Amino acid sequence: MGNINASVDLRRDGEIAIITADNPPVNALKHEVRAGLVEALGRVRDDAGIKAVVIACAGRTFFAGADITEFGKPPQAPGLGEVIAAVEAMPKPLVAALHGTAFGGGFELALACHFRVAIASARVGLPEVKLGLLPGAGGTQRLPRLIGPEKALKMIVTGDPIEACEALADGILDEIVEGDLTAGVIAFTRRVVAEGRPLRLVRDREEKLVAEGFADAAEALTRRLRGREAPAACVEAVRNAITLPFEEGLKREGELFRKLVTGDQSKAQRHIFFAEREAARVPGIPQGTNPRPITSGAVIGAGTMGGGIAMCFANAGIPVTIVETGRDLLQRGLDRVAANYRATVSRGGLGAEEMERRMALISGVTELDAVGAADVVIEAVFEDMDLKKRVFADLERVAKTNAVLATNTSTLDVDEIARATSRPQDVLGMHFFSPANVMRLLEIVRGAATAPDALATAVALGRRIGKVPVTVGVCYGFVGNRMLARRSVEAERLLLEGALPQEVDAAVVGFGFPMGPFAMADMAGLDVGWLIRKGRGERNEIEDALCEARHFGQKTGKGYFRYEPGSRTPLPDSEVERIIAEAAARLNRPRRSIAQEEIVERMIFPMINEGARILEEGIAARPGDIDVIWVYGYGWPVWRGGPMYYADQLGLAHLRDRLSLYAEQSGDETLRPAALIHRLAAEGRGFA
Ligand code: T1G
Ligand code: NAD
Repeated sequence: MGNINASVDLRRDGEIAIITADNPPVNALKHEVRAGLVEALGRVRDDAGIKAVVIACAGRTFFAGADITEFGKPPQAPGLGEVIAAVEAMPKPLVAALHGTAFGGGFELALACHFRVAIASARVGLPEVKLGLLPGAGGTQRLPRLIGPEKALKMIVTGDPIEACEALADGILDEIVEGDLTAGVIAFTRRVVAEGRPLRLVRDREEKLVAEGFADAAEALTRRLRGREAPAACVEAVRNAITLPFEEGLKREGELFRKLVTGDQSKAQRHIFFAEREAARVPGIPQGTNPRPITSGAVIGAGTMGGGIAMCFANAGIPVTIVETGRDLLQRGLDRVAANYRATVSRGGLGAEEMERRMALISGVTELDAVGAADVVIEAVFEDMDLKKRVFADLERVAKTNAVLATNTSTLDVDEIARATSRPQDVLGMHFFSPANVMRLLEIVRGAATAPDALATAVALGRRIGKVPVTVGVCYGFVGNRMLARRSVEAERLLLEGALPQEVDAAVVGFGFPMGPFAMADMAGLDVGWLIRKGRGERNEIEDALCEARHFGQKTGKGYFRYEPGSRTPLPDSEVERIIAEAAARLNRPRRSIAQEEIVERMIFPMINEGARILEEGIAARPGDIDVIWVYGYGWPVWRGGPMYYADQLGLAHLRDRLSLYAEQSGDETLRPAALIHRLAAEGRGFA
């Protein structure tokens, strides 16, 4: 008994052997862990004194899956398949003890055991599809045998975990133990031995393998996953569980896995997995900087954004006060929050009791003084600099010392807002995306005077409320909106040169975005930008002409597209085509038909070019940060890894040449390749 190797320990508790893995932080099933498990299983199998075996993990979680950092490297034996074969070959009861997040290969290993016991807070799941993969260690064959193909398919195609109580109800778990897991699982295992319970492997269970409802479930689950390879492979593998013998299905699962793991989509999605975690490490925050404690929050303004932001706090169990200028506006904001929660409850996404609990955490006031106890205050009032400066000057007076003061501005200068106070070290931007309770991206804007611990506090809070925080510098539009502005300029240029809104949107959707630029503009409302341009004396030839013809978008049933009453489906509109042609004639622009490839290039490349400038200026610390911003905030298809990753796949020399061509053709100097692109292309390197 004792240490098998640095990651696996074997000890006895009477006739029970306990194999414990310890590979912080998440017990990924790296090579050494696998080798240790096979060795330990061999030893206990042959030890007559051992009547049963428990597999458990030290630290914060049971195995959270295969070691993703090993993918793409030469495989090292034993593989996970061999570990699982050793598990299934165990002639004595083998019990998995689950806590934390038993995910991927870890859950698959547990499914190969005779019994599974967990603590109530444990979660089980097969999230491989989120890495562009499918479960590759038998999960697509064993899980359907345990819970039926339809439920298994949902877990595998969504990649979403389930709680222990649901897993128990589904028959995945045999028991949930109170208190100490190890003591509970040993007691359970002793009962199994004492009662001489039959050892039935999941692989031998066929009774739940019914095809009924499978095809409809598959269609419903994959309908919105256009362009992705992994979901289709998941469906094929689970269908095989119904139609093929176990070993055949397993073999086919392995073939599908090997194809995906070497494919471009999974590489891109793995890039985003690590880039997301890297983004939380903010350069310039000294090691050991502790975030300030956050026990309560406040939000100024209960409009579109304020309400959603308050919900983020309540969803994370943090009490929040929302401030409005008057009772009516406050009540309107609170009613919108309540309606939002009720909609989620009616979709089955939240229990009514849980809704009440969250609503109870949100209190509304009309006096700013009420935010005096808040550890963080987020301002979300109108996008007006003078108003925001007044609010921050007032906040300075009422907010407690050490409170973090954040603005949700989408474009304004955070440093100028900070200078409206005498505590700029506490001021930063927390730029949420609409709807704030849904969109996962959070751009954290570091001001010139922002203190490292204030920044660390915002990043930690961002993760706590379920967001993906990315820290950026101060500039107009920060990272996302600044790059998006480049696309908008080129989109209008394409229309003037002969493309139609439906052609541009089809090209962008074909690339993988959920929506094209013109349908997006119609959803946001064309009049918002029109009023801002008029205020600045600026003109957008086509969009202003549309607004002058009351084409404000969905809100008026016509924008770049027309909408049937009650429908959000964008339909081509000949009147728009006439307005565009007239605008082109006014600007003396010759028109031509434009190929889809060119449209895609002109929608994407100028944004990447702006991304390069953002890196040059240090507004973003890493190209991966830009990728994470676009995937989580702007609908960039995750299986293309983000704009900067995509550029590296294309090759920067190609990008440079195409941008130079478009700069020549349009005379637009901003399309000239950024210096960084020139340098990296010349050196044959990429952004990464
Ligand atoms: N492999 C390698 N490193 C991993 C890892 C993994 N599976 N999971 C996490 N890490 C690293 C992560 O990069 C970070 O590192 C640190 O651990 C903490 O993670 C055959 C093939 C478990 C819910 O997809 O979802 O099994 O940044 O910050 O918020 O079918 O990590 O500190 O250097 O995310 O508490 C399937 C992926 C693999 C689970 C914990 N498993 N991980 O979240 O911590 S494929 C997954 C997660 C597979 C089989 C297939 C989360 C978590 P660093 P963290 P967290
Ligand atoms: P909104 O007009 O829907 O809401 C603003 C609210 O602030 C209104 O209800 C108003 O009554 C309230 N308000 C104004 N002055 C106030 C004061 N002194 N004290 C308390 N409340 C006050 O606007 P919105 O869309 O929620 O935008 C708010 C901020 O968030 C803006 O800075 C905007 O740029 C930014 N933002 C908006 C979006 C978006 O998609 N709407 C996305 C990201 C960021």
